[in-house]
Amino acid sequence: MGAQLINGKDIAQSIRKELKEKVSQLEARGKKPGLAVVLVGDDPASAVYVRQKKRACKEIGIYSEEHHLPEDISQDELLTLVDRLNKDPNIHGILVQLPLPEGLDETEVIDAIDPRKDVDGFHPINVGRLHIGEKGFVPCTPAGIIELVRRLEVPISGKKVVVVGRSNIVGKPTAALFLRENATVTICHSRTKDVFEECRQADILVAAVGKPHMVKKEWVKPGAIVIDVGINRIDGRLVGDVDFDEVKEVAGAITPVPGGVGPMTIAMLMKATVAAVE
Ligand code: NAP
Ligand code: LUD
Repeated sequence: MGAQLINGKDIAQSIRKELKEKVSQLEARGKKPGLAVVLVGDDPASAVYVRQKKRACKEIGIYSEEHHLPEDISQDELLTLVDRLNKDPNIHGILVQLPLPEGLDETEVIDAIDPRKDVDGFHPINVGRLHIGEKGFVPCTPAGIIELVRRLEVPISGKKVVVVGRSNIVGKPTAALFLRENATVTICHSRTKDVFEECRQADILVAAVGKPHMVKKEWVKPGAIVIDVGINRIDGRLVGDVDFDEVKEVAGAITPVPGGVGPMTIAMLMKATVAAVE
């Protein structure tokens, strides 16, 4: 393999270790960070992610509580819970796991979260802050991506970044963060004329589409940094949006799936929860 393997699992582990230190210092000053995770319905992937989040809290010393609600809960009941968590002094971070079951209004629920407790960075106040360069919560997956690229110790400034995907939780905030780092950023989506041509120009290529093995070796400029956000389940196995086996031969550095961006998402959530106390 030609590319450097970017080990998100190990990096996430070392971030969690640093956070554990920080949390014990906070505790010495009588402060314990608290995270409320709201899970509605029984989506199996969401259940896995929520379990990982709770486990990370426990490891670091963050108080966590899970609110597991049935999928037929009403919008009003969900909003009432968010309101209660907004007012709870032991809770510093609130996370409503997405997607919500059909019939519930995600936008209204996100808007109801106190922006000071919005550790996901999905509230319009925090989205706005990101775009105008003010301090605020940043979505965890994009924050994890930037952290991985920063640790490669190659300057981001002036680089050509291509992000494939424009969701509010990954594509758009990832583009905004790279722009803030002075990269030149292109966002591709389902109506982009020639995604392949765009990708071939990238010094840093981020794939966040949800299409298994979409990015092939011909799409990648030799030496480029390739960040694979995709999580696709095929016959019970996890694969990314990048054809790892062939792209690793041309890329300069590449994240695996699993063990790349996923664990960083959790680590960045923990970091945001600790920051919410401070
Ligand atoms: P999403 O909301 O479904 O968005 C997918 C994006 O891909 C959309 O913007 C869509 O374009 C675009 N797209 C679809 N087909 C395309 C094509 N052929 N060419 C170019 N663009 C195309 O997904 P998401 O929430 O951003 O997640 C993307 C992937 O990342 C999923 O596999 C998800 O499971 C994974 N994920 C991983 C993590 C992690 O921590 N590792 C976190 C979040 C998500 P339009 O906007 O035009 O429809
Ligand atoms: N909703 C997220 N929905 C889905 N992978 C995650 C995720 C860990 N409100 C809200 O946590 O930030 C969120 N906030 N998301 N996601 C996806 C998205 C949300 C995805 C993957 C992982 C969180 C993860 O740890 C492991 C890996 O890639 O190595 C594999 C885990 C496995 O399935 O075995």
